[in-house]
Amino acid sequence: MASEEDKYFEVALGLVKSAGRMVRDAFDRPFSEVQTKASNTDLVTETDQNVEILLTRGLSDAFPDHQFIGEESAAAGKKIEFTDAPTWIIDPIDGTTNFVHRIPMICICVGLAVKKELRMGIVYNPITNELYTARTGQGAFKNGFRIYVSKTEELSKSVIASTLGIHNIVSQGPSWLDKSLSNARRQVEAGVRGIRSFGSAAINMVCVAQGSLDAYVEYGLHCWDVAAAAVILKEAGGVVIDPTGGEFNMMSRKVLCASTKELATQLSGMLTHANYEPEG
Ligand code: LIP
Repeated sequence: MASEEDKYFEVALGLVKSAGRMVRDAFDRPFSEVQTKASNTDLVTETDQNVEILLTRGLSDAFPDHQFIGEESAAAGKKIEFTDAPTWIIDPIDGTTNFVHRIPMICICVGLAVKKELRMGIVYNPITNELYTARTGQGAFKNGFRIYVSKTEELSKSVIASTLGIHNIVSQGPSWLDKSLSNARRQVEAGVRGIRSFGSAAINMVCVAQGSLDAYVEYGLHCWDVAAAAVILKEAGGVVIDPTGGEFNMMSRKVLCASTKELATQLSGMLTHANYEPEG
């Protein structure tokens, strides 16, 4: 017999696929108008807003007592409230800058937390048609096939995703750039195979989940960037922690993901960290 959570998953998946068609259509059209939010590097398009409306309306019609945390509703002033109620955490387009510049590394992210525990995650790139799904205790999948992290334990065998985090200059001040560059420098000096920056937190995380990347670290994120992909990564056997080495908290605005505990510990130990007020 189908459980309540089976129903949640089925409805969310159907809506994510419809949202994917919306994003794909917009991606194929000529460039349209872009607005900025908190800063010149914080972008929003009509598509981000329409996708969030589609997902939120569809889910609240099906499950009227569920709660929502969404990137664009938060940007429009809705307070982030994280309670024990089933709560959908939505990023309509993760990688909005990529979307605006027509770089095909974008995804729709939908995560669900129940009693504050993440239970399921859907990350869908409608341009490359890569659909990642996971439910707690049931494994992680890409287009229906099981995925697993790499077994890499050494930095010298790792490809790591990170970013300069240009938007952090607003919150952390101009010294952020030095911290960020020296964090990258230490990784290079440790002999990593490569550093990548894909412009979407969730794509970086699912790349660790499928074993293409070995680790990923970023500061200054939001819960909607990481919630869905965190479930996928854990279910693929990966490690998701706070960059300082503590427990992962999706509200803490930072994340470190790795294929193994050994790699996560080494990476965490070599970084200069940034602190944020937790959201929600
Ligand atoms: C973006 C991330 C990106 C990160 C930006 C931003 P958006 O999300 O996924 O990797 O560097 O800070 O949060 O705004 O495109 O949903």
